[in-house]
Amino acid sequence: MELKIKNFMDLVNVRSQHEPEFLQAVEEVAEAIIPYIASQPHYSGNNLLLRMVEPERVIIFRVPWVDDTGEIVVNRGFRIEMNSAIGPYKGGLRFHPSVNLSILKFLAFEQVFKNALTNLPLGGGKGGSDFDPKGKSDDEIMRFCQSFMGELFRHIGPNTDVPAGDMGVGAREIGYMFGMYKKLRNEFTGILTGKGMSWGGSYIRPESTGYGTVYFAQSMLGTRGDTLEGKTITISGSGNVAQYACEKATELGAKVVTLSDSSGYIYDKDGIDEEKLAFVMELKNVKRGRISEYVTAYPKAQFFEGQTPWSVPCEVAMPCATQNELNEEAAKTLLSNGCFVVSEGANMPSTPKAVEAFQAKRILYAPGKASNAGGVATSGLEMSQNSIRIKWTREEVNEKLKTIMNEIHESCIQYGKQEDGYIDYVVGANIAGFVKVADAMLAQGVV
Ligand code: NDP
Ligand code: 2IT
Repeated sequence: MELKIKNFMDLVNVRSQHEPEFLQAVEEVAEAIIPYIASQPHYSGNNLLLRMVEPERVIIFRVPWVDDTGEIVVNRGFRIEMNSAIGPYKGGLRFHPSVNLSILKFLAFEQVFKNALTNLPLGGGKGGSDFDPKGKSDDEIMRFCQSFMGELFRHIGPNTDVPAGDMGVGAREIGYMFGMYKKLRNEFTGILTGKGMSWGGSYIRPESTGYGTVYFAQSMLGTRGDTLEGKTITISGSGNVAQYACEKATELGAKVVTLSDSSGYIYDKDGIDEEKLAFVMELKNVKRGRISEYVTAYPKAQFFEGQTPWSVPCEVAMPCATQNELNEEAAKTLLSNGCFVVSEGANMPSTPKAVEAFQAKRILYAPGKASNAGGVATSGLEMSQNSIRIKWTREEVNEKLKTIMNEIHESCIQYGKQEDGYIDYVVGANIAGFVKVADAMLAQGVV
């Protein structure tokens, strides 16, 4: 089996040797899926995984725009249309200077499995730009978004490809892009999710990724007759996912003691309660400030420059910032401090060695494609509401989100329960996602 996996990875390497994040994501899936395919004769011999690692289409385009000083700036735009076997391409847009083909292909590949796990008719895609929103004026953001959509509009549509937000893309950017699409097409359709509440958005979509990550942690704890109540939680990031993970965890009786950004982390041993979180939301979403400013408002908290929060003792960790932010050393520190639940809000935040360390210790570890699927699931619910021109209440959407997260958890158990009773959520999520996409691909022929 090891040889089969190695041979497969050698093949993928030929075309993608300069794409480390993509190779990392593919290898994790291959390790789970290749043994599974070998045990399922109807999947063997169809080169399904080989077809899945090749995007159906990659679009790369120039994004020229004029900054506030009148200078012309050129960024690169991408959309990876990875797999449409079970629905229109669906996945976020990331605006961050680190964005490149490798990062977007890894994200698009993960998205295919994640979207299949939601049980909604959503294919997988991802896109974005190496544009850095930090320090840009609102006008610059608007001009960039308009230029970006000036090309992207040709490739998307409510039944073709429906982007959403990701790092650096929130309500403001979705608004500017939606406006430009509408102008270019003269059409008001649900071509983006994460829209504002008065123009086609869904209740709970802003909250859904963070809430879903917490619901998933709660389900994992449930397998051991435990709950989040009274638990100490470390969270990384202070953006969309981190904020709402903090909100829901606090509401369920846990104490969140850290948040971070790319400059460092804050530790508040008394817990980041509702009032302090409101301060963070204003700071990050409106003033667009840095998390270090938290300690000015709350001097009992500490700021640790250039560090990640994983050395802080906790029972539950929720990495909600970015890929590979939690390495083997951090994993070992978390474990030695008694952490026994890791629910990933970000995509692939734990390195392969970190995952190995968690699983070796048999802790409750959920990969992002399972635990952060609440965001795209609620995007799927937004698409449904747009199609039937209706708006469900907050309570209705939240109930549906809870049901979907619970079903994902059940699917992970179905495919991931080991002989000793340990639930391998990585194996479970990968196989459960694979089965749906593979069945559709088999039915649709070699296309
Ligand atoms: P935001 O842009 O709202 O927030 C990102 C946060 O991560 C910021 O606090 C940012 O800090 C921090 N961050 C970025 N890079 C680093 C780094 N190298 N080291 C430490 N911190 C860093 O993005 P989201 O909250 O939307 O996304 C966070 C993660 O969740 C991503 O992995 C994303 O793919 C994933 N995700 C998002 C979903 C969504 O619906 N939004 C759905 C599912 C997954 P700074 O301000 O300094 O850059
Ligand atoms: O990584 C993700 O799942 C997202 N950024 C959300 C995608 C979506 O289409 O809502």
